[in-house]
Amino acid sequence: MLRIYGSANSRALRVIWMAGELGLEYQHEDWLPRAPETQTPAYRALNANGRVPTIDDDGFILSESMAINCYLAQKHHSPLWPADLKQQALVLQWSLWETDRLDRQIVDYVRHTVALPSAERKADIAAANWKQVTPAFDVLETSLTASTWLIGEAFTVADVNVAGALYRALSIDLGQWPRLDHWLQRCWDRPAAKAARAMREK
Ligand SMILES: N[C@@H](CCC(=O)N[C@@H](CS)C(=O)NCC(=O)O)C(=O)O
Repeated sequence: MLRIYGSANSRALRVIWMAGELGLEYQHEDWLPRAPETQTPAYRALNANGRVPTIDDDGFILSESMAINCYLAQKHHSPLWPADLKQQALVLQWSLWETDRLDRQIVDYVRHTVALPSAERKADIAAANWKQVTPAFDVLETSLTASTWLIGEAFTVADVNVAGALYRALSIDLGQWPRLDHWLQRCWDRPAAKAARAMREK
């Protein structure tokens, strides 16, 4: 049995989305980041970072949301994991790119503009992160000029991983990046994405 550790209100959101795409049943440890359960020796033995998400797939322990989604799609022979080696490499390229260019930056931008209580928001942190987010949005906009989905004409793990990480961008005005905007809406319109989002916004 698959067990997913981590609340939809964390980076586990993209793993919950993937589990939905694959139609997987799972046990859910609905823990928020830094919840006491994540600080126990038992959880640290699964994830030495004490972070979420982690999965336990019949005893196989894996952390890192992007790696988890690649693993689950491959294990279940999903068409979301392309058959072609070069397309597989592009899934990894986009997943690693997002982790480097956007994952933390977009969270910190949204935290310091709307998510934190106003007394805790820092305009300089918001501005510094926005300066990194906008060129990354430009990269996505350009790439989506060439194809319907991130790596071609089929929806893949690359789209789940990048759009999943861009949950926060759903609340940003993306008028300047119309293709990115349209792609993000199409990704989040998928039934599995809507179900994961409903778990986060309940
Ligand atoms: N690169 C990791 C990041 C995991 C991560 O930072 N998770 C956050 C929640 S979204 C967390 O558990 N934070 C707790 C902490 O920073 O101590 C992934 O994508 O899985």
